[in-house]
Amino acid sequence: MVSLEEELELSMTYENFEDVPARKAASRRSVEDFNVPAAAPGMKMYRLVVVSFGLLCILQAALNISLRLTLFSQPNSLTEERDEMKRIYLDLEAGCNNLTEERDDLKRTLENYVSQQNSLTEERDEMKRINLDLEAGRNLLTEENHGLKRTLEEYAHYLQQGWVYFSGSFYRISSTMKPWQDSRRDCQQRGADLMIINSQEEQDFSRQYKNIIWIGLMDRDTEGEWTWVDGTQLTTSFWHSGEPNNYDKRNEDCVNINHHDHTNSWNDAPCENEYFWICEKKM
Ligand code: MMA
Ligand code: CA
Repeated sequence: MVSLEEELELSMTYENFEDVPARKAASRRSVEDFNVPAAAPGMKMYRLVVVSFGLLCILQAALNISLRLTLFSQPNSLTEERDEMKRIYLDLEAGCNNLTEERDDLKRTLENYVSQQNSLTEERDEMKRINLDLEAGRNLLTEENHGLKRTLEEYAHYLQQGWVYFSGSFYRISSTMKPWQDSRRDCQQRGADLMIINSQEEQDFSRQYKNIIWIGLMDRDTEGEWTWVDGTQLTTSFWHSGEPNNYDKRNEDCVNINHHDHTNSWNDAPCENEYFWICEKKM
């Protein structure tokens, strides 16, 4: 219950907050408009308390609802969020595992490539070496080929000039007679030299020509030291019996084939004498 003093005080406080003349006018108007008798100050106070209480109740209810919503919905949303996070985490984990596997695969592939490349590099180097060897071989063959070509051309040349081939050499008998030195010069001008006899077979071959013919043997530099035109000393000789003899104290420093009907056919004779001659071109 509100005491009279309190009611008065409240009313006065209330009136202090409002425009008193305006409120009085409004109060008068509502009385005139609705024809309701003006409420007593106590009644007014009562209404104010009831309205305030009502408002407080509504506020309480709203607070309750919002609290309830917050308290009951929050754990749900947190769980959902946690589950969502869990899913995301699991997805990420799976993705991460996939990436790890992929990385390992790539690592293996890369290692394979590297080892493959290494073996290819080795193979390439081996091929390079083989190639160099083959190139050297080809160069040798090319040189050999050129040499054979030159030889073949030489063979063709000497055959065309009427030379006779025997056991690795071409031979040519002159059609004129000259001293030993001029005979030798003629052979040299044909790319050859006077015949050198190294074997029984060659000796036999030389005897088929029935004229007296100069061969490439002499002792002009040192008497009695018989030397072939290639500078080698005489080892196997085919002197006719009694030769060499510097016949009649003549200076017989050059050698010819004189006795064709004998295996030993050689004779020493003066170099200025003119005879046919035989050239030899070693092939
Ligand atoms: C010739 C001459 C000489 C040779 C004798 C051999 C007469 O001279 O060829 O060199 O030694 O014959 O009888
Ligand atoms: Ca003689």
